[in-house]
Amino acid sequence: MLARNVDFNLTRVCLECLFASSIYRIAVGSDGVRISMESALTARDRVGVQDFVLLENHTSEAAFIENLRKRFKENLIYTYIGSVLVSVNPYKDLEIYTKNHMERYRGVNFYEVSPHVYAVSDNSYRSMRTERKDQCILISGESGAGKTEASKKILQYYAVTCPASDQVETVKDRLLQSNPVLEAFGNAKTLRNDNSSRFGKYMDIQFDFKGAPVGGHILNYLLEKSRVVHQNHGERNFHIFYQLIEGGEEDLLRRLGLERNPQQYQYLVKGNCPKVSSINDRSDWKVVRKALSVIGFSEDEVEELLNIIASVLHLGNIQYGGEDSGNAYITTDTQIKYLARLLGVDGLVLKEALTHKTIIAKGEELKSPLNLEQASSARDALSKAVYGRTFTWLVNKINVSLTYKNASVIGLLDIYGFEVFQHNSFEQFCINYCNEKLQQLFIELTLKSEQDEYEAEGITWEPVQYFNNKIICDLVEEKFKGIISILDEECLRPGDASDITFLEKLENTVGGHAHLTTHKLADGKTRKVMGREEFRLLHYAGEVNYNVNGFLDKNNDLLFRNLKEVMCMSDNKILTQCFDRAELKDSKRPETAATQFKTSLAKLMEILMSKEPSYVRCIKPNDAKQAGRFDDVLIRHQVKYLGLMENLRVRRAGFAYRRHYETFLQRYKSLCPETWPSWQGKLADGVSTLVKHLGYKPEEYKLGRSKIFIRFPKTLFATEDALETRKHSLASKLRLIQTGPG
Ligand code: AOV
Ligand code: MG
Repeated sequence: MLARNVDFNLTRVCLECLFASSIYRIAVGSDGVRISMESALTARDRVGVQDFVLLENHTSEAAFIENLRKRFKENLIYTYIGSVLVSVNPYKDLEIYTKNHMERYRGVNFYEVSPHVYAVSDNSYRSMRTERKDQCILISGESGAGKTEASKKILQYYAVTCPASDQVETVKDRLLQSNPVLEAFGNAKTLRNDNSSRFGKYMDIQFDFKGAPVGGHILNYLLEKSRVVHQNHGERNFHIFYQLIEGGEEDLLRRLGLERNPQQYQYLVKGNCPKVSSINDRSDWKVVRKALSVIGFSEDEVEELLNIIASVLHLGNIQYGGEDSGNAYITTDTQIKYLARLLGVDGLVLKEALTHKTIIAKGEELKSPLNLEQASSARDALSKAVYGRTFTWLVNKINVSLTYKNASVIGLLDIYGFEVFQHNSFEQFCINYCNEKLQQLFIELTLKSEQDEYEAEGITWEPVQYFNNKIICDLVEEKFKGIISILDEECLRPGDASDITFLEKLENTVGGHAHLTTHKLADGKTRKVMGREEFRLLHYAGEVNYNVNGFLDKNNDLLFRNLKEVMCMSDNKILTQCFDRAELKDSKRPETAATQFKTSLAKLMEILMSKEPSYVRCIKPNDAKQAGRFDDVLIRHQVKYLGLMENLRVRRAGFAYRRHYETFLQRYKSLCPETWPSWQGKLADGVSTLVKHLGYKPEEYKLGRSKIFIRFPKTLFATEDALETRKHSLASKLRLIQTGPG
């Protein structure tokens, strides 16, 4: 029997496909009527269940994990929860991303083939085309879980399967080639991931009325600029520096004044990790160079871009002499010479700007010398500003080349995942806050869309209990008493404001919050496990201790005026676009980094809310980045905080299947003499008559305004079986007629 043949490994959506009759292949041949399901599912594909909704013991976390494990061991890394795709990073290349695979998923209903990120891609694409609604695919999971890889697979899928033309080919190429470029400048090796995204990325892919990709647009979020000047042990700076040094041609390096040895550069030695076994900087360099030309960078632009990258390395090698309390002076004149040439600035003016600061007070410009520490941090601030602004310029440049059009879009969100290190700073605070927001969106949309439908249909249901992380989002972003507000207040306060006064203010303002702890307890006792300079946030994904050192500086993100002036005078065309003279005239204090980030995230949430979302929830199987290792504890933790069990419960506690009356009646009317061959009355009455005839118990279903809601899969499977039996007997009768009796 058909339903048995597919071994009940079909889920709600699959059954929706069955309803649409689209996967029945009914053939009438000399051997009678053949009803078959053309499916690419093999026995191996069906290890465990493909959709957690079908788990026998769906409330058991152990059963959930076991299903993941069984499938993972068979290299089946994808499993659904309804329409949400759960993906476990295999840490090895699987042969599941070939062109053949793409073809298998193209235009095919969601569950006809085994779960795959291509199925999600195709489903979003078809929804965009048929329902004319903009889509977005939200990829989440902790650092190293596979988000960036998933987003690349999705983009490749569209590039290969969507209709093409010459103009479209250029757009496809540029969309694809934007990845290696942005990864070179925005990704780095961290302890969690050898290719960790250090910026957030939201990319719109635009499609014309024929469904061909015709453009794109990228929004980037808060690059981790501090990495330019400092890396923790075992980590690296952004890939591009190593690519240039390892892969750059001899005469290019000569011209840039660089040596082929990363150890020579102060900005590349902090993490003591110049080489990474999984990365080939030299071949990556070639890929990036080619990608830059595909995107449409002219040779001059590439040269100016590389001048900037080399300048950052030279800046890092600038050393100062002088006493701690005295005025600093530069001891490395060679670097200044290179910098003057590469940046197209006057060496003496640059030298002066790197050792003095100017501020405007009461309309007058005041210049004062810097001491050793101040000069070093001014130099680092310049490096960070130059690199950060160049990155934004790069994104804008890619956007121009992608020619944004007003068309149907599918948005792809790939951000930096939740991360916890031994030492967590302002950057982790922002990254983890971003993940809180995304989790909040997931909670709101997955639960809200269910609830909306029940409400619209007049169905009552028991809401599922889940942890709502809104309380943490509020703690971070609330006006006046949120952590960002408190931090901003300290940043703006003249006088003795410091990282420590910020911490004290946190203690005084939100010290009693259930999700925040500091070193000091209310009774004055100290907590052993926390440093004096730390505060701890209990995030949805776990506890993180943040060290407040550097919070104020990083949030202020200030660059002395004279350094800005020097950059404005640069001959480098990229830099003149990055440092606008208008900025010098503007006496208003720029918004702090955290507030800018908060605002951009709020806008992002609006963008995402306006689209129809699909989800890919990525899971990291082990911390060793090893293939085949399934670490129970680590995975259980992720299943918990991603809210996957709640997600499953919502799918199950609500009604597993729902269908418009008309569709339901059309499909099953033959099972009831009163509705067969057609029902003349109201559709709702027809469905009611039909299900009563089928023996549905009241607790098994509910009738809404326009749809029937069926609670358990088994009810529907039984009905499918009945339909199958009827078709079978019909087929036998037909064969009998064709071949004649005897
Ligand atoms: P992330 O984007 O989620 O981390 P990535 O997508 O960069 O994680 O994945 C980390 C590494 O895991 C990749 O470099 C691959 O080696 C491997 N990997 C991930 N997905 C697959 C896959 N489907 N097939 C094979 N290998 C895979 V972060 O950006 O750090 O949050 O910040
Ligand atoms: Mg990533």
